[in-house]
Amino acid sequence: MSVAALPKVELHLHHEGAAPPAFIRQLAHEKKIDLSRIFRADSTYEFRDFAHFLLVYDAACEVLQTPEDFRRLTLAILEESAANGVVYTETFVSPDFCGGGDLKAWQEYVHAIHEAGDEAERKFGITMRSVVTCIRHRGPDLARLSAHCAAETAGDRIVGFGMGGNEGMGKQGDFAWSFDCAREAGLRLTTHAGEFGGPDSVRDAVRDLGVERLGHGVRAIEDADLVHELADRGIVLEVCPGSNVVLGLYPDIAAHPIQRLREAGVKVTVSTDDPPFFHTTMAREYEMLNAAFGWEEPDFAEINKTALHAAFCDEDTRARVA
Ligand code: ES4
Ligand code: ZN
Repeated sequence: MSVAALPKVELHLHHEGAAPPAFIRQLAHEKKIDLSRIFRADSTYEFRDFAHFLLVYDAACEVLQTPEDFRRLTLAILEESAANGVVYTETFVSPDFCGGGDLKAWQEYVHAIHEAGDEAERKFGITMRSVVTCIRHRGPDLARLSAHCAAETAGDRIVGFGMGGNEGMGKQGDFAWSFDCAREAGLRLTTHAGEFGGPDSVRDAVRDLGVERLGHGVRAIEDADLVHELADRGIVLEVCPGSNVVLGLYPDIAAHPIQRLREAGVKVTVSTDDPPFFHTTMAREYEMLNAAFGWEEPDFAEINKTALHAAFCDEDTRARVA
């Protein structure tokens, strides 16, 4: 069996960033929003670097305006994930795109997203849980609003809190209040670290935010002591190899540190990040890892076991998916 067909657990998927380009174009057409500046003729996204990616991302999100838009979005992304063999996915949802931090509005978006999640589970056999994310470059004050929204909707669907955005802005510790608030509400924690930031950013994330998973985390490889520490503590990395290559961290998958991190005993998992932006899918990630490192079915079985164990869902859900 080709590795592309294996069942998969994905822990790092940005809800809006997973939208099929045809879906975004359709909504733009319906709402008469001109998005020609962000698309190439072949419907792929056009961006130069990470900062520009974030701008294009925000532009694409302009068409996502109502809870109904997010209901349709959720169905579209889960259909796509299921077609790639994903059986369990955690998506990052952000109050910034869902009501701007207003709690009442947020609750309506959450309701629509999870209604669609239930429908997708029935139709496509995929289970979704959500990690509420604040956006680092929008600053600690907006992050507090996101944490408050997350805390108020914490439960069996909203299972975690995290942070995305530009890792170059501010420090992880500037957001400690928000992570403390989320933890007190029973949410599990992850943050983007060690993608554009180096080993210090990873250390800060573990020490100042108390996260148990890291979005990316791959640049920990630049510090051998840190690699040991991550392995000792059992910190799980949400590794997105294709994303890292497209954004220029590594020239190709063969140069990616996922294999070395795994060999050093760090718990690694595999995700896509923002699949259409990075010209990838979960099936493609598996194929690339198979081609670069010879990973076969037992390797992916181990990766998926790690991912399911690190998933933020409750035990009943974990047992049902396994
Ligand atoms: C991200 Cl805020 C955000 N959205 C989508 N992808 C991302 N990667 C890092 N931050
Ligand atoms: Zn990400």
